[in-house]
Amino acid sequence: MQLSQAQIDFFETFGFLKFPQLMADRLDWIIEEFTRTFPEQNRHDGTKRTCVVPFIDQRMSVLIDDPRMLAIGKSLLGEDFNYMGSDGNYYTGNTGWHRDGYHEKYKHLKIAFYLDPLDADTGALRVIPGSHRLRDKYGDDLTLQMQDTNKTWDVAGADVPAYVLDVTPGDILVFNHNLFHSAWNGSTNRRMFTINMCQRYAEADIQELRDYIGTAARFWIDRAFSDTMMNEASPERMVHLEQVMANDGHLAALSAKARLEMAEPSRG
Ligand SMILES: O=C(O)CCC(=O)C(=O)O
Repeated sequence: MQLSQAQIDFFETFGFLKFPQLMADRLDWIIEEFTRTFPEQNRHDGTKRTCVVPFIDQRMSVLIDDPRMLAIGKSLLGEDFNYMGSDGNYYTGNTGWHRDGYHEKYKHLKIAFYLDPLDADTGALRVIPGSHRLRDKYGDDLTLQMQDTNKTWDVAGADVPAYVLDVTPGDILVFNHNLFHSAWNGSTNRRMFTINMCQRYAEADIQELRDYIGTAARFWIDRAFSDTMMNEASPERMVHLEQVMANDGHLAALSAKARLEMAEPSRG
């Protein structure tokens, strides 16, 4: 599989892409492994989001080798893109408007697998097309405007004009981390997991990558990737792991500190 130039241009312009039924042939396996990855003692009770990090690393590492995931990463980020971890979630209710990052130089993206059919009335992801473009006035102005949409425009979060990404399980959504996104009207049991990727960082900017990797300390993890993900890596997979593996040496100490300061690992 290869992305067309039109798909790449769409992603650059609007900040997202939808691939209907791209992973339909793997759906039964994905749902089974998704369910089994959540530990017994961490069953979702619907009161708040349950989140496991890293996620595909535990039972679905091979997803990172799937030609469809590789095509998305290589087409949008370059042949040597970095795998940047994953999270698995049972969401409860609304997720307010936010960006996942504010990356001015390096492109970061998220691949989202929603495992329930969703539309605008049941918690489908909504995005503000073009809001990932930090260096143009539209994206730049939104940074402040979106802090409180009621105050800015007298408009509630759920009523902000947005593109709704309806999903049928098996569909794949991809979005730039800088893109404003949210979800409204969802149940207390929305299943979803992600794969994150970014462009390879130049050596001159490696501290920025290290700082970003350090933010995973809130999940109380000592390495960015699981042993399985690293030990079973083929040479091809290793291309997408090695820059992060070489730069996560500070994570264990930061996680030790987080364990002292937090009552439980972060839920997102
Ligand atoms: O589906 C949701 O509730 C929000 C997903 C999201 O914000 C994310 O994955 O960054």
